[in-house]
Amino acid sequence: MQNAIPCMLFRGGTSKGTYYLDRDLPVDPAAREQALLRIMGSPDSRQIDGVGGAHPLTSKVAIVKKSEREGIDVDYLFVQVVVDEARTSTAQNCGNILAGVGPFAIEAGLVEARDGETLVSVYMENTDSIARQRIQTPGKQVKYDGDAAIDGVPGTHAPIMIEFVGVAGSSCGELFPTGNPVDEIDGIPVTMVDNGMPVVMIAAESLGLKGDEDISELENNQALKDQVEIIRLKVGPLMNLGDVKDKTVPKMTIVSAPKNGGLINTRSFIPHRVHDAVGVLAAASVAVGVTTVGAVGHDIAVIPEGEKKLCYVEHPTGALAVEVELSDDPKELAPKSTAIMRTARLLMSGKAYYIAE
Ligand code: NQM
Repeated sequence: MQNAIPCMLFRGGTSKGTYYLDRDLPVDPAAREQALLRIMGSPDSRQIDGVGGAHPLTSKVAIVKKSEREGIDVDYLFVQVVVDEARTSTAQNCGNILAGVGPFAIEAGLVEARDGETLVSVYMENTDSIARQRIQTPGKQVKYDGDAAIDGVPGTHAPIMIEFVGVAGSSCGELFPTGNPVDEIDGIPVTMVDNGMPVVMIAAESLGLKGDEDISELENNQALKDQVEIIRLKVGPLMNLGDVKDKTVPKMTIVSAPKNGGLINTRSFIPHRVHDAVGVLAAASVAVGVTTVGAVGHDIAVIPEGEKKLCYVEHPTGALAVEVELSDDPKELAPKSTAIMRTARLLMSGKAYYIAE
């Protein structure tokens, strides 16, 4: 006997995941986790018996409900389904899966679309912070086709503008959780920064790298992966994240001089596989991190002039643009606002089936 749960599959930015209404999932936490794992096909490195794509970027979940918060339309909980372990985690947020939340909320009837454009304000439960999305809805229908391109996704789609509110320090308590723009771990200078995603920036040269290595080269370098993981486990408590052994944060980001006219070049361990691009909120953390005097990467970054900076964070498949508006108060390091553009697409809508224990 199979269980069936209403579900939509969306590409959100450069990630893909299953989207559920909170009320459609089992209430019991163990039964809920089992449903999310089984539908995705975890634990299995190929996720062959589920809809997951055998990579952390395609093994993601959004759980959405109507919000009871003043001025907020929906609450969004992000869940990472671990591919090859029977484990899920809510210890991180995801700005890519977030891109599909507004369209999902409209498709699922939680938010009424306006004719033209619909603003959806989202409370992000994982990080107790807010995102405001601008969705194109001509004729009160979500428009998915359009002219906007994001690196890492073929073709063009309708743009979704997303502005983040209150993301600085949302997981670690402070933008720079140690109070310093740079610290040393095992003799290696690192910057621990959280502008929406806990990120550790390490200069490529400190690890004996150039910074433009391709993904498979980094993933096949076991000595490098071991070194990065040792640093990650040490910085977890310093970033107020506790023991991070079983967590998907912080993201370990190797920075090097920009190659294509951007702010900085990156390669991100998320934290064990290497990202095909870079996370949205991770890019927001990197952008604010490297604009800070003294931080790792500040001396090699090409920082745009002005208080409102359009920063292109380069990654293996292109660049992710983050607009950062700095504070008027030079002593205040947290930015006034952070915004990005994404696209998302509804891929499938129906019921997801799984066999419960
Ligand atoms: O940083 C992957 C993604 C992400 C996270 C990851 C993200 C973000 O690209 O906001 O989007 O770092 O696990 O989906």
